[in-house]
Amino acid sequence: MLIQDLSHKNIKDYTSIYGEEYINRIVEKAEKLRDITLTHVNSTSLGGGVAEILYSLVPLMNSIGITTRWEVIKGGNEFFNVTKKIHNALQGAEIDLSDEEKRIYLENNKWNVENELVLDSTHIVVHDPQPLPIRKFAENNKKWIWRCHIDLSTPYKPVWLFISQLLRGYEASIFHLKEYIHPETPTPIKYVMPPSIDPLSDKNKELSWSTIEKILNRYGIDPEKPILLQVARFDPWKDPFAAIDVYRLVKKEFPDTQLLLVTSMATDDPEGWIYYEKTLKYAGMDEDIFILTNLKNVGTLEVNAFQRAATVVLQMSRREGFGLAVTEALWKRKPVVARPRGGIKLQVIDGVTGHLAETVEEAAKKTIYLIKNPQKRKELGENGYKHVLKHFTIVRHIENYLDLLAKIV
Ligand code: UPG
Repeated sequence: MLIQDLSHKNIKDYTSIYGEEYINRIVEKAEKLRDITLTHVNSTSLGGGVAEILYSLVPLMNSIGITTRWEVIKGGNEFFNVTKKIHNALQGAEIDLSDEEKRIYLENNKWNVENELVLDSTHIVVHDPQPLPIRKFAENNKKWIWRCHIDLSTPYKPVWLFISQLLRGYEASIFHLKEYIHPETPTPIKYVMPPSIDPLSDKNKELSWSTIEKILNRYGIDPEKPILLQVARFDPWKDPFAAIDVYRLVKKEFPDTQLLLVTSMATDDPEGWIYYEKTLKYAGMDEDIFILTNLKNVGTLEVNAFQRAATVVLQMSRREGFGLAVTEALWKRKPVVARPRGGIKLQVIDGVTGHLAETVEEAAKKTIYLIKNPQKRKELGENGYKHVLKHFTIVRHIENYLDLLAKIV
């Protein structure tokens, strides 16, 4: 399915943030690659970090003259149950795939190539394991790139071997961190490229305090009381239970603390519903825990407002490819308390942009310290903003893509 409802974006609009010289450099690099056309393929346009990136990346690539499209594969519950198993196994869970599950996975991708996807570009970027096998069933006269978004530091070997075989025929693979590159990765090019946020998107643009207040009022959140926030899909790896545990310890010291758990139900994540129910049960009858989802009309603007209203942002993930929810919080000058996992370690620099905490108790201690110290929050927040500006914004991401494409040409 071709995603068409993309907003118009122009790289020149980013001049005020990055300066004319840098933007011109990007435009010049793109001019040399005008013969390239690109199609991104992933498995959902709703919810999650990959869709978040493509909504900005695709229109911005078009604005620099590289014709870029975005296609989403289709699949039923049966297919997405298998792909979620693959996702979990690649992040380290010991889950085996049966022959029948492998068949469902491959057949659905074959069906998409034959019936659904238009793959007429010179280069195809395939995101994550869900659509990885399309290469096997499509024409070969293209350059194929696989972009992995998950934490591949300790994959379950049998599933990784199955996936790595499907990578044969791909020209390049892209990982967020060097430590995710495995010796069995068969692509000639292995590229490290962290993801990014778009400073001008509705998710990240500046909001007036009156807009933020209006949104908080709508959900019954008190801006005068401490607000802890975790933005994450409901998924065992994101560990919303740990965020609740941290909040409960903080509440002993600051009884009026509120916790916002913001989540959206991605269409390619059937496990989300199960975990949603579990989290509701775990939260119990506590009226200071707010479970805020797209089912309650929480959209990008609302997420932006919650992030801007937060006193401290938590990210208690047990595995995290990168963690754009962290990037977004740092961009909004919020200190982040997080477990030192995957890409979080590139973002939360202990004592500089936030605090790393292995256990719930440590995380609660750091959070209490930050609630007590507004000056420290301000200092860490300012550092976090500068850190994101330097390393993790969309224009830098585009430049990385251009450099990679130049290698592949
Ligand atoms: N989000 C919403 N609404 C919600 C909840 C989340 O808009 O109610 C957004 C959130 O603001 C963020 C995105 O969804 O933009 C979530 O991204 P991320 O925190 O990165 O997590 P994943 O969805 O799990 O994304 C995968 C990887 C992650 C990596 C990302 C991009 O798990 O580690 O950063 O892909 O490569």
